[in-house]
Amino acid sequence: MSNSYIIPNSVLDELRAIVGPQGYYDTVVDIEPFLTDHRRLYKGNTALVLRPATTDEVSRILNVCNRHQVGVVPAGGNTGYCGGTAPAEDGSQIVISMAKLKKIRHVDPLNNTMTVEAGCVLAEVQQAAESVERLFPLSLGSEGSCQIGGNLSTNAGGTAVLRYGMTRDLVLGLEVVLADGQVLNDLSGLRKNNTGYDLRNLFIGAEGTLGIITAVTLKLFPLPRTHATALIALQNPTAAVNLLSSLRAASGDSLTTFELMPRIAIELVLKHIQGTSDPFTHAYPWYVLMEASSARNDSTIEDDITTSLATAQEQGLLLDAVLANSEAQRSLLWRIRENIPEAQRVDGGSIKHDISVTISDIPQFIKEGTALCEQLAPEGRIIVYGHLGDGSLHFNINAPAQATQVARAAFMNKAESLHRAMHDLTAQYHGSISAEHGIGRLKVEDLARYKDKVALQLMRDIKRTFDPNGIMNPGKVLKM
Ligand code: FAD
Ligand code: 2HG
Ligand code: ZN
Repeated sequence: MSNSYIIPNSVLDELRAIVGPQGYYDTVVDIEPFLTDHRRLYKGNTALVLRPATTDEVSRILNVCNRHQVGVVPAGGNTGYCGGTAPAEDGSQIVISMAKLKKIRHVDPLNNTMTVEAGCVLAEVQQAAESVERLFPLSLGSEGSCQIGGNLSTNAGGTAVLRYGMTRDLVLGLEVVLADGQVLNDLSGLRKNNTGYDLRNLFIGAEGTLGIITAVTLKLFPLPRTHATALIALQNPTAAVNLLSSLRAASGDSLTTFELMPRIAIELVLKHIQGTSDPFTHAYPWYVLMEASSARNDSTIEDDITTSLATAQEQGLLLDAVLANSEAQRSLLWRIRENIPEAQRVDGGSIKHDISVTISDIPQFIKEGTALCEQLAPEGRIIVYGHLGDGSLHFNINAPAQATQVARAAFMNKAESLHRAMHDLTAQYHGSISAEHGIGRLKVEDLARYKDKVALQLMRDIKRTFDPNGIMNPGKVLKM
């Protein structure tokens, strides 16, 4: 089905007039990048991509769309993993790119806050914080292209959640345009404000289904001055969980990152990503990238971590460790971890699961999940890695190495049965079928299947209250 729904020209003209000639795309070539999501799971159609530059323009656009019941798909950096930015195939929706709303409105180092527009790229937000000697701690492999509005809308996680929390934990205030064009102005920099329901948290993680986030007030933190970064080799995930516990006890809340990686992930990175090399002379079954940091110049963090790792080695918790001794070595270690998704993609792509369970359950979950995947797709290569410090795993199964197109397609056809088996297992562990990537279009059925029924009903009620005409990112997150 393609372009079977025609948005009337009069409505398209009304929308174009709001943003002016520089504020929209309507040619096939310009529109093309907005039709598909990052993972190319879906390809839709649209007649118009609007590029508003102000909150007022977003407000007027939604007012028109709501009156004419035209579906709206917000687009951030388009790095999302669940197909949230792809418009419907029938051409019934327009896309709103947030890329032009990118002012840093206000930085307040005394209050440790900054107010930025939704289209700011995450790396730019981090830099703006750093320019006043503050840290904005959200950190993802996609930070060079994802936008802060997209981060809020997916409630992104990343590699510093262990210390600073998810995106939700970093937000103090929001400006949101509602489906009918009204602007909710809640750009508060207050840390204490008990004046009724927490509306802000409804929009965070809503993936554009309740409104469009146009600006946000973020929390800032002291800028770390010293880091201790280590790549640690281990026998198995049980050792990793025990090591996490002993490092947390020894270093308190200075531990920022604790990322688990299997040998195969390291091998894929070394094979496909330029400028990487194995820091060890031996191959080991499992690895952890860990980082601790301190805002104090005189911190003893490196000595403390060295001592903790030596003790852990004596206790048999780890096999070997490399502590970065320069900024260059630190970034080499990070390069290995951050390039796992790219290395997996280049190596033929994967069937992905983004799950979380309690940290204590991780070793047994990995064992059972591995057995299930080996049974259902013995030809696949299991690559389980991720944010062990948060109980969050990317349980990915890569296509067989150098598979023919036919073999790859046969493997990819197993996606549904693998998803069902892995998500059933996750449910048995009382875990989450989406730890950090959201629901988008990809997991709408899964959400309906695994989420508590009362919670689902409340979510539908909220959706109807905020968006009675169902124009906000239709078909994403919830089956209405
Ligand atoms: P988009 O993909 O553009 O949009 C995501 C959803 O939000 C869509 O539904 C869209 O409609 C909606 N949306 C976007 N902007 C707005 C807005 N202003 N108002 C309302 N709705 C909006 N994710 C993690 O959580 N942790 C990771 O460690 C991580 N690592 C990654 C590494 C790589 C290499 C890649 C490619 C992705 C990674 N991701 C990770 C996934 C992705 O980067 C995050 O989900 C990110 O937050 C998406 O931001 P975006 O601007 O690209 O959003
Ligand atoms: C990461 O942690 C991202 O690197 C991507 O969340 C995970 O590709 C993936 O499955
Ligand atoms: Zn991740």
